[in-house]
Amino acid sequence: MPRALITGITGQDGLYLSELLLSKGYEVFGLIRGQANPKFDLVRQTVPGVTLLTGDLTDFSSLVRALESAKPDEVYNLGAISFVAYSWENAMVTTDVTGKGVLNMLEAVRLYAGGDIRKVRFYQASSSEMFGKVQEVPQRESTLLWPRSPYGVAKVFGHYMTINYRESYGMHASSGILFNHESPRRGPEFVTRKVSLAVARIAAGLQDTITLGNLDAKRDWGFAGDYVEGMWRMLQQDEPDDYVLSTEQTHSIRELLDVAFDEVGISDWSDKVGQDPRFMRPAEVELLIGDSTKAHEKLGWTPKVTFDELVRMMVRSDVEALAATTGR
Ligand code: F7E
Repeated sequence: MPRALITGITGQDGLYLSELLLSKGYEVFGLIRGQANPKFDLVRQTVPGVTLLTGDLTDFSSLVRALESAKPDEVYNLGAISFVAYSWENAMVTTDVTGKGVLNMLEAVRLYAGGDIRKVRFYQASSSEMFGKVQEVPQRESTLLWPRSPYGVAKVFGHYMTINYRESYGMHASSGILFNHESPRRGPEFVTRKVSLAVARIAAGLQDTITLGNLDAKRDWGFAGDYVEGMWRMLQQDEPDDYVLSTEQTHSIRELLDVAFDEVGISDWSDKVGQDPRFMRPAEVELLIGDSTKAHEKLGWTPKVTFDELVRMMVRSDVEALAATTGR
């Protein structure tokens, strides 16, 4: 039975990846942070088959301990401070966790593997946010990185450190450059879930409006459940490499609003959406669209859920959850 250790187990990707690996017969271990983590119960209920180990990406010895008890064949490093807007206000802790945390994990894996460096395969969750001020459209593995946020800078560090461990030590370390991926399990601070939650509440008559930031920003949004399949496929290759995972389509926040409101029968949302500079960013990534040709050709990976299906799935899920709790 193969064994996997996942950091960032409490996030949407950690949960979907756990379900995927459990369905493939893996023994799955998840690293979870801190005392009385409020997400303990969520993980236990959603993926009861996962064994939780406490540890922190900034605490090197806790990573070594986790590796020694999980004895993994595969390590998926999904843990990060992942909210881009937060990273300007908290640049140092973002750097420590999202950037230096990758080095801690790589070094812990290297020491754990000892003389047999290929004993453990490593996946690093890199991000399209690394492209930032895009130097090429669409963006692919070879596109010059130009991050526009402390989060993006930290991810670039982790990405190059992963490549460095591959090249310096021969580690089976792969980096997945994932474009935005969403689901009903997405945190409410991210724009897709913020919109799906608000639309459900507006449809139920529980609130009148939603306040957002830049409505012209564009993203290449896919479904998180499809993307974790790509992560797994990367680690099944004989040789490690870097891959872009994306839908190859981009949509604006306005289009997101069109589909989300349409799902509850509202065609004109102009009086329901406000804007506030509080939700604008000091530097914006205007046009993200990925080229996943390499992932299609080498991994046989293609995303299945379209943008329209994704947004409707998220709104429906929030409408149903609201109906279950409020009866509306
Ligand atoms: O913003 C605009 C905002 O916070 C998307 C993370 O998973 O994907 C995610 O990062 C866009 C931005 O995600 C609001 O300005 C407008 O242009 O949902 P988001 P993100 O920053 O793209 C990448 C790939 C990651 O790696 C990250 O970890 O939406 N926007 N109005 C807004 N965004 C938010 N959050 N809230 C608003 O009110």
